[in-house]
Amino acid sequence: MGAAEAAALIPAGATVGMSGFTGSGHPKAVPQALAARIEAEHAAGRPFKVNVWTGASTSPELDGALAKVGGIAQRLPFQSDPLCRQRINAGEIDYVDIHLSHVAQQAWFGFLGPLDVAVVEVLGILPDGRLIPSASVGNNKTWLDIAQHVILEVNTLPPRELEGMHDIYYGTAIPPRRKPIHLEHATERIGEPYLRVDPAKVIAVVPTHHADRHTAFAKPDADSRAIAGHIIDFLAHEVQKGRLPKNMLPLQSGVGNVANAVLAGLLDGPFEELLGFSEVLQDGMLELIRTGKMRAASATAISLSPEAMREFTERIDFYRERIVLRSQQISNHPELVRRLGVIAMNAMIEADIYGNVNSTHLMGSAMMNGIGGSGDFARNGYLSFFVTPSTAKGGSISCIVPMVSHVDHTEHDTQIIVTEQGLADLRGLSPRQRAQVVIDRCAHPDWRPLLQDYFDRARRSGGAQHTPHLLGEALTWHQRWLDTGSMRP
Ligand code: 0RQ
Repeated sequence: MGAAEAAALIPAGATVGMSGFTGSGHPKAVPQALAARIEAEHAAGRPFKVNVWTGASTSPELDGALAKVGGIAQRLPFQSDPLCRQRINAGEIDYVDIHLSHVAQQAWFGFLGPLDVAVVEVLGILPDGRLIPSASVGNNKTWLDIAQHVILEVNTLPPRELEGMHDIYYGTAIPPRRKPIHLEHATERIGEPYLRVDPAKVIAVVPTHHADRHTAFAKPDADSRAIAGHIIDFLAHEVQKGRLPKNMLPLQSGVGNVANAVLAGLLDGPFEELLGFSEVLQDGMLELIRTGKMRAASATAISLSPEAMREFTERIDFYRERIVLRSQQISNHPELVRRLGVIAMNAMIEADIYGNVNSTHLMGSAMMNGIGGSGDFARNGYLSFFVTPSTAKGGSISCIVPMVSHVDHTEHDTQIIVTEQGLADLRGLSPRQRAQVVIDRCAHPDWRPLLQDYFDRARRSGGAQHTPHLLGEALTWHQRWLDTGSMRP
């Protein structure tokens, strides 16, 4: 049926589980038709909102369209749409920011309430009813399992040869019946290539022919290249010390330009036969596979620039042998991240001198995107890097601060902080030792004396000396930026 007819089957107040992960594999037609319907209902004076659950971020056709008409009551998990962000920060959307590996199980345990409708993009439906997944898997398995009704969008635009690239694991159960997940190698297959759905639940099948988001990346700038250089030197040092094998351990890389630049840096690095165990496969990882630097990679979504998408499509048979797409509760699973010894590299907004990291909030209160999978990988990885340029907004903000304005990753979860200035290896250090290393290695020279002054005075303050702080002053940097446009006194 058409998208409008299908959208008419979604009632006001429904909780809708949509496919989609970092701009790929989301439904494109039904959310827009639903937004048009919501707009018409609002114009007629009738309230109409839905709760929207996804895999991760989607696109203007989904988050953007629904946020624009004020149609979202609750949203979870990771999002990055500007209109959606605006509504969240205006207090109009209840945004629930959950670790990506936790979403499926929390829904499954019943912690989030019932799921009324799943709207899932697929590439095709087999005669026996199994579904060919599209460019992302995300939470689709779970949405199809637990939703009362299912709407399928069958997209004929993405390369049909994606068929066979997926590995959908049906072996999980609810505690106390859970079993170990027998995945011992990053790109091992433990499931099946298709999604299952009970045909009795399918209330609509909507044909579409639409491309994914395909955002282009900025060319790595000097800061990103410097950050990548510090990480590669450090990894080489770890190999030399015998703490990492020569071809390293599986790599996870977060979203964004800096993360992409780090992977670009590995192209010229000394490492061969790399493996990826990540959630998103971006341009940087595709390039590593293309050049043979990376043997194979596991992810839950492929999110490429238009140019990289062309390369991927042209040589899809080559890539299908080297890429496995899994459900996000598997791609990000703590058990697997820890067993495989993943090297986690994620971008952040700010870190404090003690190594607490903020990945999500601007000045304590405004949501940027969400925690995504950064916590899944950071807490459980073999090594965990957090990276950022040392300053933001033209130098008016130091990304190294006395105390972070929001904590996503505590000092207990973070190991290595990197800025273009240098790398702070915090493993095995006490808070006081950490602070000095972070100030010396990561802070921008313009801000270093102020941080040193704060730390020195906290040490002399007569207060407790495990994590020396001046509580009355710790967040004044942020307040000053809000008041004056600069953190500088
Ligand atoms: O704002 O766009 O208005 O200029 O924050 O900063 O430098 O463009 O950073 O694109 O690499 O994203 C952490 C947000 C970094 C991302 C974050 C301002 C800065 C700019 C963005 P403008 P950049 P990136 C796996 C891993 C969480 C999820 C995650 C993210 C904007 O990486 O969402 O890790 N991570 N997932 O000006 C105030 C500061 C600031 C600041 C930067 N200290 N204070 N504003 N900005 N530093 C993937 C998934 O989970 C799907």
